[in-house]
Amino acid sequence: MNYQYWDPQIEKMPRKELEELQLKKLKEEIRFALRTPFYKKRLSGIGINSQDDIKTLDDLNRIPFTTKDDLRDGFPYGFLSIPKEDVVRLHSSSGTTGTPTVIYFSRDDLKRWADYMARCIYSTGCGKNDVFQNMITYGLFTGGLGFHQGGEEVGMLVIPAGAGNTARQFKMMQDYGTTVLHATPSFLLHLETKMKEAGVDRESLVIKRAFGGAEPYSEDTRKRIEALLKVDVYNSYGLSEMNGPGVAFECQCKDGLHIWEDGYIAEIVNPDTLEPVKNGEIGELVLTILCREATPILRYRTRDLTAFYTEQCKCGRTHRRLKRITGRSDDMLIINGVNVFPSQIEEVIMSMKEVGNNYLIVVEKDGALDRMTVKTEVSADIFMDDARPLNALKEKIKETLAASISISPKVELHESGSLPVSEGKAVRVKDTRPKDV
Ligand code: DLL
Repeated sequence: MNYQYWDPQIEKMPRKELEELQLKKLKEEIRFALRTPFYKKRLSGIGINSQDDIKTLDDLNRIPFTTKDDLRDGFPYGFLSIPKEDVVRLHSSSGTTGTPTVIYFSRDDLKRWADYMARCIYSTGCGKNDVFQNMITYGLFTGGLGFHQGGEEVGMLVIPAGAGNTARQFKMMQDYGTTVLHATPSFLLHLETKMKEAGVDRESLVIKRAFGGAEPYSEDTRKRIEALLKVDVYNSYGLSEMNGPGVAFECQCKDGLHIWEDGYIAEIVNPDTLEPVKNGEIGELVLTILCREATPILRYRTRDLTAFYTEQCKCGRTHRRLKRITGRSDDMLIINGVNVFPSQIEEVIMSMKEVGNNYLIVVEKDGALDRMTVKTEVSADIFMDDARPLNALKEKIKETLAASISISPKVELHESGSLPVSEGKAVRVKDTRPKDV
């Protein structure tokens, strides 16, 4: 195969040189970190007061892990390392409940992010002649703008289509001759059903490739999308704390996701002991960003479970590959690409006095998409045989949840004391989606 490299010198760099480059960039990142209130305190506490206190990559192990809670505690500016006037953009987690996590970018940070994204996109065989329909949410979520800039960097014609509205999506694919799609895998699967419903003939489309990410999916799901849509599907991994998409991506071999090690230091640890796992074993991915000056983040616990491949990829890239993410070491749910913590739901429903003491969140598959149902008991003084106040309560819960977690679940009300109570730890989530990763 004729492999494409966006930056062959970096992508095929011998490991030793790559590690030297990592050390150089790590020192630079430490310099920025020491300018943030959070890390200044944390690093000086362990005797790191200057970038020169980092001599080898192993010195990273002295630094404690950073967690989502740390980022929340540092809200809004505890992790900012450059003057505010040099910041040109922010992205943040979408939920309106709880404290958001926010990431700031300088102009150079955005350029670097676009370059990593271009590297990802180009490594799948795309180029200037492609028409790229970016069917994912724009806004605070990083998927839209991240891919948008990367697509432009490659020189593709980028259509900022955004998510949803399948009828309009098909029309654009036909009108502009779209060759590449980007969406969550669940939306890609859903597209085929919609295509049939809308009577759109696959022959009228010229799509060749699709990028799918932002949520877990299995190899079988990839194959299914490929067969139904007749496209090549590439897995794309990232998280907002590490810029967003562009952290790891599949190349033309479609066998694991190359993590760009000149931009990120990746470790995999046992989530219980926090000790490194043996090479090739599954554990939690921990990332240190090396390509952002405005918001340095060191040893971030992603909570994503994965493993390194132990051999080098056939494409010749020296950057290691990650296995598909197989799950998380916390309770975060991903519903059609949107991240939701059960605690956010609890916060909303338990703030309503009409709601009783027990609730259950059920997540299941409805065709290709995920469906969430929030079952809650009503308080004991509400009559279950008067439909009007019950319907009003249902609507209120639904609307408040939609405003808070950005998805609109189905709501079911149950009589007080009727939902199952477990003897041990309360079971708040029943996720029946197939775990076939
Ligand atoms: O989902 C960034 C992104 C956008 C990645 C578009 C790929 C494409 P967050 O909203 O912060 O950022 O969610 C990050 O989503 O920690 C994983 O748990 C999950 N995730 C992202 N990509 C994948 C993937 C974006 N390919 C969280 N496979 C991460 C499995 C994924 N899980």
